[in-house]
Amino acid sequence: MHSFYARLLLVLGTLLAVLDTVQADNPIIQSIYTADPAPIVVDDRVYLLADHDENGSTTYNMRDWRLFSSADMANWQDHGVIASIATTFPWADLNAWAGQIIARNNKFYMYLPMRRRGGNTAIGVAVADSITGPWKDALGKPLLENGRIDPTVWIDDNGQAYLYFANPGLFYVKLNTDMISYSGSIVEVSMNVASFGSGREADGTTFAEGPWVYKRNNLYYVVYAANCCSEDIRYSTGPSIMGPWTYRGVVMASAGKSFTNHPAVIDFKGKSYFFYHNGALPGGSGYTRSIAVESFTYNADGTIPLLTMTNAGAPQIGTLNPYTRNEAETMAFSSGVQTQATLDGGLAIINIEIGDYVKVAGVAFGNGAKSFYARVASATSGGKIEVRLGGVTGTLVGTCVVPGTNGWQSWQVVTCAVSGATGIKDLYLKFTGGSGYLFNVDYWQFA
Ligand code: FUB
Repeated sequence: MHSFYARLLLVLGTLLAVLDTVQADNPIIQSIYTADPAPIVVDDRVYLLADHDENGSTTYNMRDWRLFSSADMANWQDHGVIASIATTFPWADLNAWAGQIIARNNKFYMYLPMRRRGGNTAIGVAVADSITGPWKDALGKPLLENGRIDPTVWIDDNGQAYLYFANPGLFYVKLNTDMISYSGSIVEVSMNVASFGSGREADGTTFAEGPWVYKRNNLYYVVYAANCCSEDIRYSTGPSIMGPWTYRGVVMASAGKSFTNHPAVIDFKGKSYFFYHNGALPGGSGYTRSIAVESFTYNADGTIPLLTMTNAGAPQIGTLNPYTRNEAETMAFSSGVQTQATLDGGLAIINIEIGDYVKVAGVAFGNGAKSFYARVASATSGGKIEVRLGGVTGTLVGTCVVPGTNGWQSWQVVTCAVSGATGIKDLYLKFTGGSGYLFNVDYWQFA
């Protein structure tokens, strides 16, 4: 009997460990508030453009755009600020809102709405050779200025690029192949119930804002925030990028402490993903939002199933290799830490206090790690990194002492022995010891 219960506990424990290993965590960014997801797949990674609600905002207070990336949909690497109103678009003064990045001509183009100084809401375009930047304002002035927001971009099979934008209404314009100019007139999409459903918007439809246009299996989609407010997410499909659109219904009901929502849909490594935002982080609201993701399967006829917001998020694809350098700002979940650029051009996690932690999901230790090292800096007297598996209070497999290094940018590598880190486990780096801000961490690696 005894051994039956012992075995049952072992099985349940293993099951929980496996479930913990394969589940990602929503919202996917915890170090700052993020909104208006715009993912793009580049070289086996998903890059996620996000805009950024400043802490404690009670109205839109948005000044910069951030980039994150993931190879497995669970661990997200922070790439920091890639563009801001102050430094990238001096002609603008407010409202760093929802944009999108697209690749063409061996370059990346990013379409972003913001308010022109003393003027109207406008859409600017930035260009970069690499998705992580540096990004430059391509024109030094708006690409379009007509009081609309939420640009979304698609290159059709014949090479013609279309820039859609919205609120109020829905419009598109044909971009030239240089992607920084357009030809022809701006087309206003006819808003009618057959195309966008019957709803509470001023035009009698459900369409509010945040369009995301794309094509999949010969069907064109526009997914959008609907029925303000609180918004839900709906979609329409059509036989061409220019429509005509047929209303298809709700993708995600209104929920989650934010009066806006904003959709994005991609396929990545054979699976489909739906990105959105809500107010799920502590302190979350319509002005302090967070991006989340769900995986889903299209119905056989191409329709999108009804999706719900979850805490678990999308399952991890594959595992993370601990035996290469991993940036400390690669996280499945974190508590208490922020990120900041280092003086030598990278990014580090900062503002670490006692009890803060970083979770890295699905780490493939194989037969066993023997040591852990991390690049750290501390202007105080440092602290400790507890290396734990399976949970923030999970098995302690090593403890690294971090000394004071005489500065937040005075980097030093610390190392400690590790024992019992085998198989595939969620790794928790738990920060203890010391007082106040303990230390910064640039990267870590097992050996
Ligand atoms: O984040 C600012 C605005 O709120 C976006 O541009 C809209 O889509 C809505 O999410």
